[in-house]
Amino acid sequence: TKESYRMPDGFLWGAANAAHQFEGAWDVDGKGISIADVMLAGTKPWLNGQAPAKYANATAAGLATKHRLVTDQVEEGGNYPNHRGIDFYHTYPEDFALMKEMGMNAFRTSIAWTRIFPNGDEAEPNEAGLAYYDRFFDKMLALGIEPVVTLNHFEMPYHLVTEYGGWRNRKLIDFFTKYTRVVLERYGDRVSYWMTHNEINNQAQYFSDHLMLQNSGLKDYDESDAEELMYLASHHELVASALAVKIAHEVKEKVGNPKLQMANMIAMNPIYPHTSNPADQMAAYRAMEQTYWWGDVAARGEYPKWLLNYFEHHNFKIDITEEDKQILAENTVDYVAFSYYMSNVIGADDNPWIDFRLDKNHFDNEFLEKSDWGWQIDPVGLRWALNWMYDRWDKEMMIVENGFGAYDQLESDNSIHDDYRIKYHQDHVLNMERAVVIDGIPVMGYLPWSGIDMISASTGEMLKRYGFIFVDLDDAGQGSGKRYKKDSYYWYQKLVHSNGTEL
Ligand code: P53
Repeated sequence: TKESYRMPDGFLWGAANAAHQFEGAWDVDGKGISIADVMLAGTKPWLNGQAPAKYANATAAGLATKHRLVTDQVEEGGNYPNHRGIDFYHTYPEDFALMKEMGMNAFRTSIAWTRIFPNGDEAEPNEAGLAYYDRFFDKMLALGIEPVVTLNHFEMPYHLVTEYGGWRNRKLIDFFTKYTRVVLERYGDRVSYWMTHNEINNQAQYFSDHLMLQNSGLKDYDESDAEELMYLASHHELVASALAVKIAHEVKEKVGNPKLQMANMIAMNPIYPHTSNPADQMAAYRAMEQTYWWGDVAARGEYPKWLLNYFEHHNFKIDITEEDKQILAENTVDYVAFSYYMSNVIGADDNPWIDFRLDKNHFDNEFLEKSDWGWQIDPVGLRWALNWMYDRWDKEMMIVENGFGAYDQLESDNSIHDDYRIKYHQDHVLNMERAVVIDGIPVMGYLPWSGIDMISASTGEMLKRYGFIFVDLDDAGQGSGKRYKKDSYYWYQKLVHSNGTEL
């Protein structure tokens, strides 16, 4: 008999995705251009393999980092995979039916901000976009699938980048809270589980221009300003996030939905010390704080002292007003949502202020294997992380991403034998179950990435697949677009039906 545990009644078993990665229909029904709409496919930037001269240098850099290139506008002939996604915008009724058949009782997606406010700064929302998500959520609810919704998932209006400089600008708080109020008032009677900014803490790696744009709409800055800008933008995002909590609590009363709750959302990748050397222990401890302080502010309502010292030491001007402090203190999140994919290892250097960077003090973990994209697979780290976060923030938690990006082979009989993906989820679910049953950690649900294949966020590839459902499309958008059930689909179906015991 294999070890496994039954999850509490009402546990959410679902899957997760994000609007820009699977909806496609990038210019349909009045949608505006988002930051994802100016991102090319990572390793093969243009359909003919050649970039126009003005992007030539960027191409070389992009190929080296495997990160996606960004164009100044939507360029003719560019391979912009998010323009296509998997056409979920049109196929959602059939795709949700497949997910229902898998047994899922929850599904996480984001609302594309640009469907509601195409440029971000309009006075009135786009009714066609609002009406679309009415139909979308009603379909889910009719099938008994609980919507879990991200307000801002790497897809802010591009106009807010070019016109306002992204989140470095305090005005973004008003644009975001206006959008938040509109969608909460519209859907708050039916949609209960919300979260604000996806993986707000990825920008801790501020040397990555990709992550800076993806999180904060930061583009065209001096490299020497990157770190300060990242903290400034983060502060504005955190104030906006706290105001979203406030709005959620107001709407909850107004629409009479007692279940309505707002979370923050962080990318949780534990950071381990390289050795038992105390200097490594200290470096890893602070590296965890440097990577997860966004959660401290959202869940505890104040900045940690070490970080305020750090701002002062570096002479960073972060513009934290008395009013901001009050907003943060009064509006902490209802629950914590997080993604979990991998863990990292760091060693100390001789800087007592400790500036953890994955490109500098990073080591391979000799005990772990890696995915084809170099992500270190660490199921025990999920149990470790659940314990660490609960200790620190004392909130209920929802796992809103966990998954394995891999190349899949479609066989001639349309089967896909993704035993590597089954193993990844088995090992992670077991460690989640141990955290719930043995450690007593309150976990609301498991929403893996993903129910269905989509465009990868970091590389723009279709072939870095995550779904339990296969979508027959390649990196250039070629293929039938047909859906096929992978072996993992049937595995997850059994798991859900047994509430976690048939691992
Ligand atoms: P992709 C970096 C590190 C861990 C997760 O990632 C990350 C990122 C940023 O790309 O993103 C999350 O597609 C994100 C999803 C994304 C998923 O993980 O790069 O919330 O949008 O698709 C997987 O392989």
